Amino acid sequence: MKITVPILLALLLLASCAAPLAEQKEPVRLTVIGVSQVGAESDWRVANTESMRSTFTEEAGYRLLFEDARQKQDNQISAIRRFIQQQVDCIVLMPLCESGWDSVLQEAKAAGIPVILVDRSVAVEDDSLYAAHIGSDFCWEGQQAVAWLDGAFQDVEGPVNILHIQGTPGSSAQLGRSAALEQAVEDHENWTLLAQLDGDFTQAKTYEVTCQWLDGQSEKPQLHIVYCENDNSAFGAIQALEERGYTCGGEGVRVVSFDATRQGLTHCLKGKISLDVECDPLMGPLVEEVVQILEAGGTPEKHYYTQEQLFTPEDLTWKLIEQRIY
Ligand code: GZL
Ligand code: ZN
Repeated sequence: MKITVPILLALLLLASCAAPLAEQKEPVRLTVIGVSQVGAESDWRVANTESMRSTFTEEAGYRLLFEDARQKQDNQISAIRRFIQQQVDCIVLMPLCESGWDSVLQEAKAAGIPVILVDRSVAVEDDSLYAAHIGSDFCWEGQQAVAWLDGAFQDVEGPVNILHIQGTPGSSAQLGRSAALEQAVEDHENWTLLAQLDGDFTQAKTYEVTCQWLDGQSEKPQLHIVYCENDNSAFGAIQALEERGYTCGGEGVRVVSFDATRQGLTHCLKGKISLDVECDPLMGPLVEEVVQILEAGGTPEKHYYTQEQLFTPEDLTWKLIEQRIY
């Protein structure tokens, strides 16, 4: 029989299909993770999302269902309900605020789907409604900031006037960071909270409310401290202050901030932010560890806290900032 090209191709094709059964791989079952993220309100949040996306990849054996709630709790609750309908293996929730989660977490529990809380936490009666919480200790962060301020103003007898830019109302980060400052104001008779404004952790909102407040004062307020509950708020406050002739940093207004993003640390190196308290967003790998414990039928710890540090201009170099991941 004359072997022509078509016959040769047909023989090759046949041979490849007849590969031994062992070589024909079973399709790998991916672990389905439903993630409900707060939004994209800050540099910190963008880094947090990137950490999740780069951890839960198909190559690593996951199918990631990612939903951005655009800063609305209702959107998070409907996303969780969709994940339950889709019978995901695990739900990861970055809760916008602490209250209002009992019923939807009860639904996830009834469906036998574990919920891992990431970043902020929830205030629920029954902590069996979530398998684990991975995040920062926001009270600790606030206490570090006010301890630094205590040292910076310990020799000041006269008034210490403070403008407080708060984060998203009712979020763990806002509650913890605000509580520390409010306690410190109570402990220092010469410290005065001139105003507490809701900057919602965004640069735009903070710029808007700071301009409004400054322009609404009968005379230019004397400011010693502007306490901003994240870097993006600090950027907005600094812009509003400098436009009105304030000097931020050095012997001028002490701006305190949280997150220690690359841009925040750049402002700090330049002296505009006097203290930046780190808040680590890169929690993807830790979340994966908890997912793997759950997948193996184990019981994870209830709380995992990230380790964080403080930065002042003296601690920083361009090299250090360039080496940071977010
Ligand atoms: C803190 C996180 C806060 C960040 C903000 O862990 O919840 O939300 O400090 C972010 O940048 O918007
Ligand atoms: Zn003191």
